[in-house]
Amino acid sequence: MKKIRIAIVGHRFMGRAHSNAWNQVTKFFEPAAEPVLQVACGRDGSALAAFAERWGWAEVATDWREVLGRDDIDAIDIATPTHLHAEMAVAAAEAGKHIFCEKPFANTLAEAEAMLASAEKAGVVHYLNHNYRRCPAVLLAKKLIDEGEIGEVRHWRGAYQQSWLNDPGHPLDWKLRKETAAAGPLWDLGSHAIDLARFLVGDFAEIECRGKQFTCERPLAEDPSRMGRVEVECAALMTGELAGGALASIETTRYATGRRNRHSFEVYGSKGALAWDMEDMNRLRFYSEGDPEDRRGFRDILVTERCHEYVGAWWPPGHIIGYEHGFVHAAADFLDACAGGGPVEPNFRDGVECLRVLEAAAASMEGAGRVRLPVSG
Ligand code: SOE
Repeated sequence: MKKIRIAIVGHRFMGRAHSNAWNQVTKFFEPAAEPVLQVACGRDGSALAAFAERWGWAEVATDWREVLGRDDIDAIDIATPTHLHAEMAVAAAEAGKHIFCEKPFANTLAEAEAMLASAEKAGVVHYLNHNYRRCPAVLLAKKLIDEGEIGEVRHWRGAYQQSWLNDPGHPLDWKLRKETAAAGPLWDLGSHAIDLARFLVGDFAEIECRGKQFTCERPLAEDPSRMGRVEVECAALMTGELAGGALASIETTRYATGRRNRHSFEVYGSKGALAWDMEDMNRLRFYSEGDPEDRRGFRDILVTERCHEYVGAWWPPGHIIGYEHGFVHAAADFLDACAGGGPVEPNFRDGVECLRVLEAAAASMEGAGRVRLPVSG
């Protein structure tokens, strides 16, 4: 069995979610290559050592650049804050390493294009972890849309609602600074919502976006006795038109009281409609005009049958899966790609298209009004 020796950079939330996926993937799937958890890279020595011990990383290192120079490393797993992605991905590509990169892809379109160019020039596998594409219910929605079951798409309504900033005491951390996060929920959550819209109903042709700040100052992470200015929006509302002509809206917020991690969409077509909600992620709601009139209504499909993508690798029908399973699905597909199975999606090309929309939305938030987008070929 081919082995892919991985170095991960980042050991917090995404470091844990990715490590779980690398540990689980060969227990439930038969990827064409086996992951080797070789090196965990980071700055915080004791926390890093504990992370490596818990998740089974063979070594720790504080210099990811040095690790990229090693011949016994085949891939890098970038699980760091966004502002570090470009430097790491470009260096990894130049070192000939495959790349598994967390979202948001980058903080600027220029960074995104450099990352894509370097990965394509190096001929390495590049994957961008918009994990929600690998939720079985989302994949069923894509199947139904692609098969024409809802007809011509007229409306896309996307939302990614969280509420963790309702706490005024939450410190001014990296997600609230432009330099490290580029923007607020528009980037962090909107990158997911834009990717899902692109995956299911295509590119954006024109967008307009407004942002709102509810809390302008927060305690400094490094010194809670002092306050600092919040540099990014607390919530954003993006509207626009898809290349196919549908009207679209995407709402992102960290102040949707009671919504803890609610990524959702509704899509309405000439023959039917679909709705999905991460808070009930195994279910897909489907309405078909083709149903007999006396029983027409939104069906509530529990997407846990063996015929549904990825589900057969887990449990019998009805035994639902969770947030972490999409990461395992991505790990399996990434390993197959690294073993020569061809490109894996979404990849850095999708990342560039997502950044194109994000930068247009940021410009609109700052006064550019409606922004037209080039539709990718
Ligand atoms: C934001 O809080 C966040 O961690 C996102 O960054 C992740 O991508 C999402 O899956 C969960 O919420």
